[in-house]
Amino acid sequence: MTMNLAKRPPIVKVGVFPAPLQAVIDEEFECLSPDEATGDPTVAAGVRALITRSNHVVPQSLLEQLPALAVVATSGVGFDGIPVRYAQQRGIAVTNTPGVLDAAVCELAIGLLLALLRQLPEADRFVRSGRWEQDAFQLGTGLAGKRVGIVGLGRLGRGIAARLQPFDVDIRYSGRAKPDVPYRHAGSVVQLADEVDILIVSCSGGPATHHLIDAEVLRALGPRGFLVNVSRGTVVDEAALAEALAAGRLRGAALDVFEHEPLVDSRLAAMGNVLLTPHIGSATAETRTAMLRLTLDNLHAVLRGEPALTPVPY
Ligand code: 8YV
Repeated sequence: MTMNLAKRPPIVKVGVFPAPLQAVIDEEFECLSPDEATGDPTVAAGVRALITRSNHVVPQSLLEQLPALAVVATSGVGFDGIPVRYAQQRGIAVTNTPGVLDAAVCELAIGLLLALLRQLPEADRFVRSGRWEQDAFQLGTGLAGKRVGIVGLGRLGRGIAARLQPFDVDIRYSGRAKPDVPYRHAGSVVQLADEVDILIVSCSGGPATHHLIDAEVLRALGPRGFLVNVSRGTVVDEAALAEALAAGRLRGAALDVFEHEPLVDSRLAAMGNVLLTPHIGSATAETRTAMLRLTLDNLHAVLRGEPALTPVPY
């Protein structure tokens, strides 16, 4: 889409997009920083839209300085960094990008799990270091026959479960959503952790799930257990996780998200049975392109006075 640069609507941009994606935004909108948008009341009065990414926080104080704001659109499925309640009170539409990133995030969850069980990063380092010339690599463990618990069977949880089925595993889950699925529902996360060998966290972030995976859940998962987190770092008590791993009360963990990104508990970074990736769940070129397209289409729709395409579920 090529638009007349003079007619590009001004929008506030919170967060940084990779250059190729920023170029797409710049074709259609004039991006302002929060300071540029709020420094001059005349400019602020003309800003009706805000764009961000789901791993950024949009402060309510910024929205309060934008009296004409009509829409906040995030590139990502999570909206835990957006003051949605306040936006709703103001009549500001909030949109996210569900669906277009499901395959990428679910594929990463499966990849992290297999890499964790078979210790692939350690195996790679073992060969590169030349240690194979003197020694044999340690045994991992398989996925077939394992009991896998999914915390939160929303879109992502269901997508992960569907991709796990061919691996001959016993799938169970916990969470408020109880869709019509062929998996057993556990009454609580602790009960689920107690029943399974592997716990995969795919629930939404936010106050309702803060530290949902705590020391009690990790104790229930036990010393032969594995944890995979592709949801939000805030869902896991990272200090309790590091302590459980250091004490041998958990066998291993694969984490794509962290409580204080981009900072990571140094104890986790030092452990060989921990796999760490930098929040890359949706980080494929095709997925991020599709996410941004949907984000921009949401902005255009609301600015045209039409309903948002994918409003967040208040
Ligand atoms: C990234 C995510 O934050 O969609 C989400 O909620 O956490 C990830 O997809 C997002 O892709 C950042 O643009």
